[in-house]
Amino acid sequence: MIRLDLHTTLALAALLAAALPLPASASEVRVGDLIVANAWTRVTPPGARVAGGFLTITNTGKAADRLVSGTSPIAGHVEIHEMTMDGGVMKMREVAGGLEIAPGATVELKPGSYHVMFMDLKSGPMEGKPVAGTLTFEKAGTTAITFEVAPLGAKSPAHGMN
Ligand SMILES: [Cu+2]
Repeated sequence: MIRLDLHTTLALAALLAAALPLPASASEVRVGDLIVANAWTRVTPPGARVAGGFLTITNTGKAADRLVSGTSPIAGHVEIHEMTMDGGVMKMREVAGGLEIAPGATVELKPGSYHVMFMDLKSGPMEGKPVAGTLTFEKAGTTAITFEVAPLGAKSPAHGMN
C-alpha cells in the first residue's frame, strides 16, 4: 500500500490544480504575471451615463505593470479612475499614465477608490446579466473579463445596500 504524508499530498494537489484548466466561469483570470479577480459592477440609476467597475489585481511578477485601458460593449469607452479630495469634495478623475500594480502587490478597485469607469453608457448594467469587457495592461497585454452585476447602490459584489 502506498502511503502519502501530508507534504506529498499537498504537493500532488498543487500539481493537479496547476494542470487543470480554469473553468470559463472562474472569477479569476490570469494574464501574464497578473491575476484579475472578483470583477463586478452595479445597476445604475435610470438615465445614468456612467457606471463603475471594480476588481482586484495581484501582481505575482518581479516587475511593476500598469492597467492602462479597457473596453466594454456597454460603454462608448472605458477609463481608469481615481477618487481625490478637492476642497473637501470627493471627485474622480482619470489616472494619468495608468494604474500601477507593483510587484507582489494587490490593488483593489472598489467604490470610493480606484475604479474602472464605463463612459457613455449604451445600456446600464442589469442584474443577472454579467457585463463583458477587456482590460489592457502595459506589459501583460489584454485579457477578457466578466463583471458580475450587483444591485443599485451596492458597496460590494456579494451584499448590496449597506
Ligand atoms: Cu469614475
